[in-house]
Amino acid sequence: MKLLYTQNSPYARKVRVVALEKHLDLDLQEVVLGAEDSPVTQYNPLGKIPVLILDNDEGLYDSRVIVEYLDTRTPGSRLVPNDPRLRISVIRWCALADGICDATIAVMLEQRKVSDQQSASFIDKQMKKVEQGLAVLNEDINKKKWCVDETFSLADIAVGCMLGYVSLRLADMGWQDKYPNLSKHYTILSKRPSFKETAPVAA
Ligand SMILES: N[C@@H](CCC(=O)N[C@@H](CS)C(=O)NCC(=O)O)C(=O)O
Repeated sequence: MKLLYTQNSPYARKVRVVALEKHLDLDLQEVVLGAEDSPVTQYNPLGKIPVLILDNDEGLYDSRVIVEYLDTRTPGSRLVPNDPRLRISVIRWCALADGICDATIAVMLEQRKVSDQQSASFIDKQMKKVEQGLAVLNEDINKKKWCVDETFSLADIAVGCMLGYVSLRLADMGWQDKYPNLSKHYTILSKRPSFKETAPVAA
């Protein structure tokens, strides 16, 4: 299995962390998004990474589909529980974490425009999603060791990858002071080898 990815994509990081946690070998191919010779659109018509290319040359996307696929590849403990109630809880945490990543990317892309083409109200709207999302997650995690059912799951992975990305792209917002429960959780997650090996790199 080959993964098309970029180093700092939080969605691709989620896939890489899942593979490491499950001891699954992935052949990693770093791509440049939008490059003429990028293989991404050949496998994903949306032109987005991550894409997992299976041994039969079929492409799987997006990260939510890929992590579920990888989770079913090994016997034993699951990162997305089979129990329907727990499963919904885990994928809801993931939806919120991914949504915060979406809003963070929207802010970054807007801020990369020349200044007279940037919309302050658009940036405010996206930042509100980031702040509201972090506030809810901070409240939900409160004194729990892990996000759902006192068990390490995909919810923890998605939240950790999102916090790594927010730290990278919105370094000035000081989320660690505003959301101390999340900050504590992030410190614990960051010590895992799977997180250390996939840490984003400041560009
Ligand atoms: N929901 C998708 C989001 C993927 C995504 O937005 N990836 C970004 C990189 S972080 C991308 O490929 N952007 C290029 C584009 O939108 O054309 C997933 O979870 O895989």
